[in-house]
Amino acid sequence: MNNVITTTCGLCSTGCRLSVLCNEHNQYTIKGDKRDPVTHGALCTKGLHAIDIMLHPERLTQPLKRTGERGKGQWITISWQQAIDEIALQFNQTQKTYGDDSVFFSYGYSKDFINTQLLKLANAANSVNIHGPETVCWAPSKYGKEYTLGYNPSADINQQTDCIIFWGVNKHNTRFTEMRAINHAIEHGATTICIDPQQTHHAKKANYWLPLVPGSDLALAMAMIKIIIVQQWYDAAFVADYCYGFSALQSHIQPLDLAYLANECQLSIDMITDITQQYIHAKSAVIITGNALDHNPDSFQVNRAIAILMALSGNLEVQGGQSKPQGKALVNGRWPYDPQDVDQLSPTIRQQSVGSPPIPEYFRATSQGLMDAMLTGQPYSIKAGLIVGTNPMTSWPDSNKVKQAFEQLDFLVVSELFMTPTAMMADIVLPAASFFEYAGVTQGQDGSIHYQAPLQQVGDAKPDHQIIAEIGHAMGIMPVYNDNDFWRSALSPVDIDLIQLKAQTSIVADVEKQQTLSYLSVGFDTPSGKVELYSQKLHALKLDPIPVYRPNLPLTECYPLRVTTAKSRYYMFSHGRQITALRNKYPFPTVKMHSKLGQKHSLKEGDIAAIETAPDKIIYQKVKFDDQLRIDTIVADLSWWFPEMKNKQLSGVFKSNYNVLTSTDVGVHSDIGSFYINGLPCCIYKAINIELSTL
Ligand SMILES: Nc1nc2c(c(=O)[nH]1)N[C@H]1C(S)=C(S)[C@@H](COP(=O)(O)OP(=O)(O)OC[C@H]3O[C@@H](n4cnc5c(=O)[nH]c(N)nc54)[C@H](O)[C@@H]3O)O[C@H]1N2
Ligand SMILES: Nc1nc2c(c(=O)[nH]1)N[C@H]1C(S)=C(S)[C@@H](COP(=O)(O)OP(=O)(O)OC[C@H]3O[C@@H](n4cnc5c(=O)[nH]c(N)nc54)[C@H](O)[C@@H]3O)O[C@H]1N2
Ligand code: SF4
Ligand SMILES: [Mo]
Repeated sequence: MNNVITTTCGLCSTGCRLSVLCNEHNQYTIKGDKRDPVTHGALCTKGLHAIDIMLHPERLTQPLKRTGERGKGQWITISWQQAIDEIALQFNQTQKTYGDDSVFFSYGYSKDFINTQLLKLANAANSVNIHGPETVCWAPSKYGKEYTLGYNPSADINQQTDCIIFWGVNKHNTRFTEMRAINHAIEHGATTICIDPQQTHHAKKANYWLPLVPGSDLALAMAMIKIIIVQQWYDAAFVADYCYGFSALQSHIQPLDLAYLANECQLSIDMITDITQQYIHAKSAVIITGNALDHNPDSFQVNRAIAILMALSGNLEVQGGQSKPQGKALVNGRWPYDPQDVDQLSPTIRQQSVGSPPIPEYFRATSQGLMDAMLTGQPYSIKAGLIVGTNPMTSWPDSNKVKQAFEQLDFLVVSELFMTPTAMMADIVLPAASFFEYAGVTQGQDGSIHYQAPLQQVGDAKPDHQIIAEIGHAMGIMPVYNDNDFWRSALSPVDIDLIQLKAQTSIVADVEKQQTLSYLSVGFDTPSGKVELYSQKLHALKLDPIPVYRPNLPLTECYPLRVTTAKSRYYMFSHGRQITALRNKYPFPTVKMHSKLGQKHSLKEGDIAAIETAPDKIIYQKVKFDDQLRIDTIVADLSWWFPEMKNKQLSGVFKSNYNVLTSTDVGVHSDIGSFYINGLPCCIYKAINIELSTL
């Protein structure tokens, strides 16, 4: 008999609702749930193939213990009891010998309750070394905006939005659910401006496309600020009443040379002036910032400069402009954390996390700090770790260094769905259940919460929140795991339990009216109560109180081109390379370049190019021509590994993976710990005798 199960795709934080049809042979068909108010039943390609992940024959189904050399793929299966007991013993012994902070805990891209559960274990273990990807994900955007405006604004895109700037973002590929409102505003005449080295979907449709030099965004933002101030285009009343430090900003931009800034971006002053005018003179306008602005050491200041533009243009909390986030969550314990979990350790103690950046609100360890501590024992030793739902061999900077650092560890545990290059480096690998395999709660983009119905179990895999609690319990620092209590605590804001949510299926969030001009009564949540064009907090931290543009890494004779990257439509980072349907659609890592650049290096479409950023940092990707790119800019794929290569060279993780090219050097002006990703100086040449594996 056919059975329809309503559940949620957990591959990314969009949280699309699904109707999964299960036939009498236990075969599944995925469809979007038309009742989902956010997606209206649409799904992305990855979501359509989510079942293939759950049922993949290479899924990990039993705890594994390493028997041979690290990375050589020799394992024995062990029981959960043995695995948890050994982990608890090793973590306790490591902490006793080297101190509480010598054990680190690392999570990856948004896994809702799992990441919080890992923070709870780190807290219980009294280790400050909790780690996540946020230094290059959303932290620069969040804190850059919050230091300036007191909050991280959303874009209230509707018919009244006259102008949209897409800045280093590709919603078409990475968050399709937002395209509906964007398209609607465009149909109602919104002018669109796209700031991106690539001619993306947004760029193709835009009134203005600014293909800037990768990594030059702060030069562009400062040029725009200068033009607005010199032309006196800013909202004078708002600036007078609600901005702090305008005269300091005026003095700061006075000596800036527009021609120099424009040249850094390789854009004309006329073009920059035009788009600034479009933005500033629109009745209401939004800037949508993306992940490109979370990369590189100036990420925090780029986001601050953009927040300054939002303020100068008077677009804060106006209809169709930038809105102040509001609304109470219907659920507790989702990433990125409830404050009480962060406050378990004092801010001063948290600053001892390794690589902790100058912005104190970013309390976590950084990947570069962790690796340095593993390799040098400085500022203290990191000897063991628990990695849950992340693949540092592809997502941390300098993949070769990641391997060397993990080799120094006494004990590494990885919880995973698959035998990834990171899992290959572990002492114990734990089989995690995917989101389809357990009952739980999910939240949609509109804040509504839903019952996540399980489809089936796979092997002995367990949900991560349970695994983490079981490790904590065996260490003697967390209570025994109880599924009812776990979800009851998560659902405490609505005061029901999981069974009750199952009966109701969903609780719809109230649609609250956008607040307009709330600052008239409450001001801004900054030290001065105003928008901080000049930041007193940054001054006190001895960081730039007003953004200062500093050029990206310099080009050299050997490395005369710039390489940058973007997320793929077909994959969530490194997931899914083993899924045949996705590999059929996108089989190879691909580097895009201008055909003239290709010809100069004797490269044809389909050839394999070597991309080199240092003599020991070389990757290989298949050439695709894109004549919309600048002649000196190439765009390479990220996160590639080749599961089909099995144990060979850690599944080929050094062959095509972008982070082989990056380094842990964040320069001397990194406020929040982002490493250089965009616009790395590089050279390319035709690779000889290199093959890229295929499924
Ligand atoms: N399909 C898919 N969706 C995803 C993800 C995924 O891996 N796959 N990941 C999720 C996650 S965790 C995140 S953080 C978001 C990220 O989603 P987005 O914010 O959309 O980020 P990216 O795709 O990294 O890059 C966006 C654009 O920045 C451009 N770009 C590259 N370098 C520069 C530069 O120096 N300056 C400027 N201005 N632009 C530049 C790229 O060409 C690209 O078009 O997507 C989420 N959604
Ligand atoms: N050079 C460069 N580096 C980057 C970026 C970039 O643009 N350029 N982007 C950065 C960004 S924005 C982010 S968010 C990070 C992402 O970095 P990661 O989070 O490390 O990326 P993923 O490849 O998604 O790794 C997730 C892993 O979790 C596994 N997994 C999936 N579901 C589950 C589960 O339920 N339980 C467990 N235990 N495992 C699961 C998957 O199989 C996969 O191996 O990378 C960052 N690094
Ligand atoms: S956008 Fe795609 S991957 Fe993300 S939840 Fe929706 S269907 Fe899943
Ligand atoms: Mo991210």
